[in-house]
Amino acid sequence: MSTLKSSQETAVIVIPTYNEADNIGRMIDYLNSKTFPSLDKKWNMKILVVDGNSPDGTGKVVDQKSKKYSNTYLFTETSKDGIGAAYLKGFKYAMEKLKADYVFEFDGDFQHPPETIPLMLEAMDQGYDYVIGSRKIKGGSNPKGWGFKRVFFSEVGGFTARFIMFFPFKNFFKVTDPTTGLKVTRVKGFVDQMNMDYKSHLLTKSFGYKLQLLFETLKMGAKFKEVPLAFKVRNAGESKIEPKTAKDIFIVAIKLRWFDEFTQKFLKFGVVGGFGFVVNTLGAKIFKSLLITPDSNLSLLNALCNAMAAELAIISNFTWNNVWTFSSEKITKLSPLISKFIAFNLSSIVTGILIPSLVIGLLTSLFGDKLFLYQIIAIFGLTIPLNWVVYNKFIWKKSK
Ligand SMILES: Nc1nc2c(ncn2[C@@H]2O[C@H](COP(=O)(O)OP(=O)(O)O)[C@@H](O)[C@H]2O)c(=O)[nH]1
Ligand SMILES: [Mg+2]
Repeated sequence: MSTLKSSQETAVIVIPTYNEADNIGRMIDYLNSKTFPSLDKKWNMKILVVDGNSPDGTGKVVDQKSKKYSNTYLFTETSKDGIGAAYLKGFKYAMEKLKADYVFEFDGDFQHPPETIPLMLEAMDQGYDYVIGSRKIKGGSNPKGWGFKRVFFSEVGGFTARFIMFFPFKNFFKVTDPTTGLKVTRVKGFVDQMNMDYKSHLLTKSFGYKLQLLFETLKMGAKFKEVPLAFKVRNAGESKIEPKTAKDIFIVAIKLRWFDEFTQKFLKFGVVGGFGFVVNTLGAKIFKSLLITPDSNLSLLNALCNAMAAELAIISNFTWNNVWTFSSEKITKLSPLISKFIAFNLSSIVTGILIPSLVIGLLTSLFGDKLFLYQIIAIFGLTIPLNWVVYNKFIWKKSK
């Protein structure tokens, strides 16, 4: 971003391990002897291994390496708590003890080529906040040794997660590899804003943490980029992926989307709108049954009943949206309540009557008389999205 940075910046490569004794020593040597020396001197590189108290002696290997390399640290968990927990413990340690400006998520089994690290740092230097390795973009790939089944699950699973979490918004198109495990995140403004209490915060103990950290970091507005990741086969040892992982990731994706503030608001907005529709139709019937006399002018009566019921629906929509859908932006003072209610009425006329009626007229002249179809198109294609935008951007605009 700027070329004026004089001081060094610290990047910590966080590597969770469970029974990686055959890999981790070589990985630490490789990073320290090949990867780090190739980097610009401005980067202060550190390695933090978070070991789940592996029975195979992984901790001992790292402990010895940490005596050889002063930038290499071991954090031993009291127990194997899952990879997501290991990362959050590692991030906390990296921020508090190692003064990290950037934290990497990195595997210790040589599946993530260390050669990708310099590319990722370069992107961070250009001002990105969050850079992830993608197997799905040009230059990225799955391991040569993967069979059809593994590739199929990776492709379909990744696309499904993408769809569930982000469709139809921009991150659906931008995030090509949501289940990747290779990432770097800026600490200031992002990792330091994350909830590190893994016990209460993480939706799963296993690999679904990837989706959760991705979702939350993007939600914070991180400037995001993918770099190609040529994912390799494991060097030694065994994968800790369990058969239930795919299902677990699927459930995490659904939970992230469902409990997201935006989704919750949109669902409530939909319920309130549906209720408004009921108030409008039922209300008109009730008014009519109350007002009708043997010598009523029926056309006048119908028009009047519909107008009264429509206003009742508008009042209902405004009230429920105010106290429920947009409860965190609730309008309580009298004078804004009045002005916003007037604005709400006007916008309801524009988005619910004027614009749809014009478009329905236009569609009829272009494609012939299909009123019901055009009404459906107008409600779902115009009134609902327009109302959503007006409510969010104007009536219940988030303060700050
Ligand atoms: N500390 C810790 N590390 C773990 C745990 N589960 C997996 N890991 C490590 O996380 C990294 C990625 O896991 P891996 O089994 O290679 O997953 P795969 O690459 O998707 O097959 C490896 O370095 C594992 O040793 C865990 O529960 N605790
Ligand atoms: Mg691996």
